[in-house]
Amino acid sequence: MTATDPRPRTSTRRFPAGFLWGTATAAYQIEGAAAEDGRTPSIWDTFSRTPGKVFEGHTGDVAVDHYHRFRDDVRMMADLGLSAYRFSVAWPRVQPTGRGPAVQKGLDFYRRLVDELLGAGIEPVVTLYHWDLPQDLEAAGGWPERATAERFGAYAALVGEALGDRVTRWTTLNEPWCTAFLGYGSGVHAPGRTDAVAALRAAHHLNLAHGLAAQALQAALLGRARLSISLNLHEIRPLTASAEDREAARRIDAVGNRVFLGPLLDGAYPEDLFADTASLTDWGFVRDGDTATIRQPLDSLGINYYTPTVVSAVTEGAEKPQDDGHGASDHSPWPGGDDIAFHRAPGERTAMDWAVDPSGLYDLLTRVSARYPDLPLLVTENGAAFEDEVGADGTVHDPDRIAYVHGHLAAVHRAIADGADVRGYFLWSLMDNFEWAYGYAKRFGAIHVDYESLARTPKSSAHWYARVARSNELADPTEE
Ligand code: IFM
Repeated sequence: MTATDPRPRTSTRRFPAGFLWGTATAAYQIEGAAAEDGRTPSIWDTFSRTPGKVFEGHTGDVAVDHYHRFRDDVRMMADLGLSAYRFSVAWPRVQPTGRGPAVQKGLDFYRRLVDELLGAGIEPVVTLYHWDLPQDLEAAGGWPERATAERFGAYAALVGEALGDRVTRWTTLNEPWCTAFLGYGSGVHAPGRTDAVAALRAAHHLNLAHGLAAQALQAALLGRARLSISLNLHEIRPLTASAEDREAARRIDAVGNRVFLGPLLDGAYPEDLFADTASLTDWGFVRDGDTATIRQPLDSLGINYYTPTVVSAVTEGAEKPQDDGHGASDHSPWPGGDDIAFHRAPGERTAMDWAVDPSGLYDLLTRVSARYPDLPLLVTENGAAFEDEVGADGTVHDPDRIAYVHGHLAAVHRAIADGADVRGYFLWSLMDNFEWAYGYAKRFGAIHVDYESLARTPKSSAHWYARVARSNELADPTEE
């Protein structure tokens, strides 16, 4: 057994008492009702209508109609025996222009959803921002502008005041790396800008937004908020042990991970990140006091993991592979990283063409835990897209997804056995949904959605995951 072997060492496959078992979704990916009850366009409404940006012009206009079917969706979660549900609030639904008072109808939707969850014994975990910036705020400059962070603090206060009597677990931002670097760097996500400096500015203002929102939530909840942020930390592996490849890995770690971990948890940006990006910016947009605002006490850190990232230095004459797993673009999402190559990680692949490698999750959890030993961790996203098909008998049999989740849960179990303080796991995703630039072409759900009828059918992975959640034990992947 190697140091990174994800197999649990002990014969028991039990998880710690109180371990949270949940699924996760995001507003734009599931809600639909894009123009109802006062909601105005977000950057994803605009982007999905821009020709060529999203697979076959798919949009979130209807999505899986969760806005109207949330009661049934909560009932399905309850039937699966899940103890938690992570969802996001659509900013343009509760504060359409990103300014001013809240729209009560928008807040009421989330009040009803939370009531339904609590009534079913499911703990709500609310994410304030999962990528749907009000279009008006993008028109005013978007995340590269400081004002957007300040607006986010005010929005957090509105949502905190509305739901704070019912919700204690809060996640400020989901995957700010994607917002900053895919949204403003490579442009494969909304708003589709391709400007490396704007991406770095966005990263800082997202960090600041987190800090301001954390303060606003604690004020609204009188200090009772259990705060978190979900980062898609990259498990970065150098292609070879050469000094050049290890240096490439260090640089991607700086702009992929430590750009957030540094200010959030250490109270400072890493000096090597400043040096790596010095030809682009002097980081003058970071003002005195910002890093103190960003470093707010956290109840847990959310980690989203799907696949490792393999990098090397580009040696002269070598072809530079572009496959970093985030979508093709002529513009890099890695500011200052133009001379770094990305490689296909070994192993079986999902429908996203992402390599299946649970050891990456083990390594990530144990490393972050060793670096920040007092900070509990939650796996706030993990899962896989496969080409699921409905069988003649109406069932959806998805053994590949079960194998994927089983392997990753074994990695979590082993990380816990080796000392990582992991408190929960949220499967991405509850049901098939709008997979951003891939539209509805990629299915991540434990529950199948027929996009014509919008009928929901739990896949065999949902039944398998339900057994894990109910027993608090890792079930055999061959027993559906
Ligand atoms: O669907 C996304 C989610 O919105 C954010 N994390 C990754 C998932 C799969 O790509």
